[in-house]
Amino acid sequence: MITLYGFALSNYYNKTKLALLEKGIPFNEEMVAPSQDAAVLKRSPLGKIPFIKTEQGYLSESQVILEYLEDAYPEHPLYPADPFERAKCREFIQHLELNIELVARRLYGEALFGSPASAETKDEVRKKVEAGMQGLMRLARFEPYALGASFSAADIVAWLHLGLIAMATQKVYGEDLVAAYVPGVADYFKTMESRPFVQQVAAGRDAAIQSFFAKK
Ligand SMILES: N[C@@H](CCC(=O)N[C@@H](CS)C(=O)NCC(=O)O)C(=O)O
Repeated sequence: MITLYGFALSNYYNKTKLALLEKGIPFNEEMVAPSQDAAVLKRSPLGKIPFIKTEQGYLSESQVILEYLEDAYPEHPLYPADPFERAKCREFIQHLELNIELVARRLYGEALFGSPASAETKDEVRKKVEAGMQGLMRLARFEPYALGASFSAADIVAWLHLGLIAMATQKVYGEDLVAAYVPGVADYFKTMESRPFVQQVAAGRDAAIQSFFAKK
């Protein structure tokens, strides 16, 4: 049985959890915070979460985990069958993670934890996020799912990352840069949130947020 390590505050943890649920793969969850402890570094090279334990060993990096799950458990596929369409799905995910989420991440300290970003950082991030969102709209369909009629891995990533980026940009700039570039995003979130496993992951995330901020 697979064990998923991390915590539900993390969009990358929730991505992996939603993939496991949608694919119908049995798993346990074990709460671990990102850490530089030797025990964690042995399992995840920079001490980041999420990581999983399989019968063959540990695996980190959410996208690598998702691809492993798809290879090892072909039932309930998260990618289209056609090789080109599969590649388009990966292109969407890589663009969103590399060119938007990783950039917007520099706002999370201010948006979530009250540690202000400099004006220079905010300016630079805003320009890159805006260019990234324009690029995303050259790839996305949202009809009703990110890449068309069918749910795919692109939706797992889009729902989680776009929700977080919307919140962070609203807090830092007073403007939701996701809604600004994705006109139908509210309907898209509604479509996603009608899925039972999405609701389960959202409930886990909301409980984690509540307990984290209750302790502060
Ligand atoms: N590329 C990684 C990103 C994972 C990541 O950034 N995790 C965050 C939590 S959302 C973390 O562990 N941060 C701690 C750190 O960067 O040291 C993945 O896809 O799994």
